[in-house]
Amino acid sequence: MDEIAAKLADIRDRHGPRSIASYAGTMAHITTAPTAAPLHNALFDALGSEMRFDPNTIDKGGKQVAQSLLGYWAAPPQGFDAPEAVLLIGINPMVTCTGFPAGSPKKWLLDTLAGGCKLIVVDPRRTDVALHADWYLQAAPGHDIAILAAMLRIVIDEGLFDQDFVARHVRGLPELTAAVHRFDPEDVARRAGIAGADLVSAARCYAGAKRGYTMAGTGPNMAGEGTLVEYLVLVLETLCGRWLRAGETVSASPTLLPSYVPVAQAKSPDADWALQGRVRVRGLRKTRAGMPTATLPEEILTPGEGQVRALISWGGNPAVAFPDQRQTVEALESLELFVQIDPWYSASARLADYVIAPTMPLEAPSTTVFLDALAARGTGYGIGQAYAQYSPAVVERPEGSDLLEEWRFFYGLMKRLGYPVEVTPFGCPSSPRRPIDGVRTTEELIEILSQDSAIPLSEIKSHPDGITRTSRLLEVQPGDPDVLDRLDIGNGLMLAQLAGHAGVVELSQPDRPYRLLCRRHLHVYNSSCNIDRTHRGVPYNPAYLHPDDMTELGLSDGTLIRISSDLSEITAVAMKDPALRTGLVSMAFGYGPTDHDEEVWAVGSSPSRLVSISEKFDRFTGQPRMTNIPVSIERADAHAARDHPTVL
Ligand SMILES: Nc1nc2c(c(=O)[nH]1)N[C@H]1C(S)=C(S)[C@@H](COP(=O)(O)OP(=O)(O)OC[C@H]3O[C@@H](n4cnc5c(=O)[nH]c(N)nc54)[C@H](O)[C@@H]3O)O[C@H]1N2
Ligand SMILES: Nc1nc2c(c(=O)[nH]1)N[C@H]1C(S)=C(S)[C@@H](COP(=O)(O)OP(=O)(O)OC[C@H]3O[C@@H](n4cnc5c(=O)[nH]c(N)nc54)[C@H](O)[C@@H]3O)O[C@H]1N2
Ligand SMILES: [Mo]
Repeated sequence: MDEIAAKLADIRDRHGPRSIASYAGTMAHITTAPTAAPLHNALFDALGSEMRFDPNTIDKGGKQVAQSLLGYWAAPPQGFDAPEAVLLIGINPMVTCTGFPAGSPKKWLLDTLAGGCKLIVVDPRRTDVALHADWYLQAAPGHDIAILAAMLRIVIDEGLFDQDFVARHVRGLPELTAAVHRFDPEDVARRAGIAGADLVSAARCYAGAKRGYTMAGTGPNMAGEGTLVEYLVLVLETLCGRWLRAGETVSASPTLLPSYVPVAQAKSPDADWALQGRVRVRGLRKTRAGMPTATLPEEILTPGEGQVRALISWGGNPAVAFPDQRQTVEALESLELFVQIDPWYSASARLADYVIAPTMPLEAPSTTVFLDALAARGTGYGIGQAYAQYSPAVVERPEGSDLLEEWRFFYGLMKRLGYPVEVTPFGCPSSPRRPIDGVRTTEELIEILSQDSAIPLSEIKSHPDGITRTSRLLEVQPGDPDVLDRLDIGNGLMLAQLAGHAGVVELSQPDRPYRLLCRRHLHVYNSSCNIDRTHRGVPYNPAYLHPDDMTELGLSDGTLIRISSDLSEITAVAMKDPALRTGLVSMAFGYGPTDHDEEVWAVGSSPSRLVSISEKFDRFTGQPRMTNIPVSIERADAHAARDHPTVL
């Protein structure tokens, strides 16, 4: 910490505060949010650097931008509370625990379906969740915008929307009606390779249900126009009146976050999607989704005032997770100071100047405040209940280890840099700062940061197994009839983008006849947990192909193939998957990287190497196309095939 603080001070003085950036990856949010996030924010506030990145803008960043283009409803959506219809687009909750209440997604689904709920799934791969669908639309990738627009047209043409809600709280219906007119359902369905009758009846079923929700996952969000996808989802939700009304209860009321008053009232959009904070490349900027993370390597590599020279990365693995892997690795290697906080010697740790070994989650006390924050994020997140738990450390740290809880690292840097240590609690950016100088234990820190929780921490602590509040839940209050704000379903920016949307994926490129899709595995979490105990002899990520494509390419399970995009190429292990449409190759990320074919069996392959940051990207979040990427496939070496241990 002495050395790192001295280097940070030097870089700050020579290049300015903006030259110091941070990246808070997936595990920074999941494991240490309640304690480390406030300290990290305090350090970067004190430094005066806005250059704080996280994975949201390479995930589903369109959600927050779309919310701000539509406007806000001052109460939550119906979400997980007793849906009669669920529409899932490119998301697989049975494996990923997003889109259904986190916990026991399968049990929740079976219970919900038994109660009469209808399930509609749009995915080019017949996923675990698609097996339970009433309508499974196996659309080709990249058609989600056209499919959503066609559904909107059906809902409007057939008058299936919530007329009263729309009349009182919504504007822009005429503009929307005109914009979706060209998306003829039969035409859209034919191009996407699905039956027109299915699309029409699925739309009728969804809009006909009194309650329900739509969740778009990484699939549609990674296709290059995530903001527009998410805007159309919100428009569908708004037309169907999926927002809680006066007198309804908020089932996922806050527990560890402060309470608030939900009101049945619209707040018109006010162009707040764009925030202070700019990157220097491709005209992109900070939005409500955060800094455009796909630009961080360019920020590091582009000379000029404010060039990023130092990076503190925690709970993330940029070397495998960022698009354009070669450029990312080049950027990380060029930094003056690269600090990686990671319990594993990850691909990023290998490139770092300093690797800090943090405690693992069970080795430190924590709370479930992150679940609360997820619920507040929007439909499809969280556990759908008012739940809270405090857990003490339950595992001893290894004897003689020099593990450091993340918050202590940020605290240590602040002390050494001479900054007063004042923090705002996780999830409460406008809450007053609290001095924590002299705080000794993590328990004390959690006490200070939980002072405004809706349920007092002492009460939560008295339920060691966790507390689920079922009474005294928040009730939605009536709106003020004099407020004339409206949700905007005819946003000019969005409808202009829709007008320019081809309605089809780009004409197939003869030299790149396959499309690379994103997917996830049950037994790993991105690049985390790929260890013997979980992967059970399959440490690599197969490249799944339809059996007909395997035959045509002359492949069998375990053949090594070369997958090439316009940017780069990787070697991967081919495996059949009859659940796919033909013409597709489906691969999880978070594996590799390797430049040596023979290592693929041991570490897997990195699809991030094939993703271009600039060829196609969301103009708001900067998120590049990370699925539906045109690729070509050939046998890597006819002799390289060998017996492989198991099929995943
Ligand atoms: N090609 C392609 N790229 C993608 C995606 C894709 O589908 N395809 N998905 C995108 C998405 S959705 C996301 S969210 C990002 C993810 O991007 P990242 O968050 O950057 O990647 P992860 O692999 O989740 O990184 C987790 C890191 O945390 C470490 N870790 C594990 N446990 C702990 C812990 O307890 N404490 C700390 N401090 N660290 C821990 C792991 O060793 C690992 O290095 O990647 C994106 N990139
Ligand atoms: N077990 C496990 N759980 C996880 C993770 C993990 O690695 N393992 N990762 C976590 C993270 S960081 C995230 S962001 C979430 C992600 O959670 P999900 O979004 O559920 O992720 P996937 O399972 O990859 O599902 C994406 C689906 O989109 C489909 N798809 C691809 N392209 C398209 C397209 O153009 N259109 C449509 N309609 N579908 C398409 C793919 O076939 C795939 O089934 O999961 C989280 N949970
Ligand atoms: Mo993610």
